[in-house]
Amino acid sequence: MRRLRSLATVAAAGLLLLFALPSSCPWDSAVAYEEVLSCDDGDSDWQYAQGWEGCRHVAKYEAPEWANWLVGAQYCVGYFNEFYLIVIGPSESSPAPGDSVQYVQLVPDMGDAQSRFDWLEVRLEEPVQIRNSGAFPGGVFFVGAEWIHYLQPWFALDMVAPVHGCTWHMTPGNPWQHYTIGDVMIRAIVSDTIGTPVGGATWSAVKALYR
Ligand SMILES: [Ca+2]
Repeated sequence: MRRLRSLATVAAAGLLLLFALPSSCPWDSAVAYEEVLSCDDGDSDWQYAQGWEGCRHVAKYEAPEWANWLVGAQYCVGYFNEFYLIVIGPSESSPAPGDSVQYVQLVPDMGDAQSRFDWLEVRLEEPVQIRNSGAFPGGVFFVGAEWIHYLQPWFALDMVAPVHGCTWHMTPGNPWQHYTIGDVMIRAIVSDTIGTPVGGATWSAVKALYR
């Protein structure tokens, strides 16, 4: 009888454990859901942002609740040359980007100069945890570029209303300035987990999350 009772206890405990397990299977956790966040409408309007060594242009985004990682960025570029992909957290005292760069990655020259405004997708070598409340309070982050070369590359601007005002830029030695006449066409690829992306860009949803 005691044996039966202990068997029943084990079975009940097993049942409880079964219900306590997360609903997704462990092997599902290697599959990442991704979305592309955007503050532009997709047309470059043949306007562009340029800079010189040390200049920065970034787009401000707020991570959706489900998103934990920044895994890539998309740039609408013309007259391509190498540049630094940069990720910055918000300033403590203003809506501007903060001073310290949280992540930097060289985007190498692709060889043949790219003279048209085409989308370039860059995957981060190390995904950035945008739920890090110290670096990115409220899931707010800025992703963009720092120029290495004079006036190359160009980044397309969306100048047609609505303008979401997501863009900030700076020149070396000067404070950040809010760009209000257009949105730089730099997008953020966010993911719920780190793993093999499902669908990649085909799952992308253009969202103007930051206004
Ligand atoms: Ca627009």
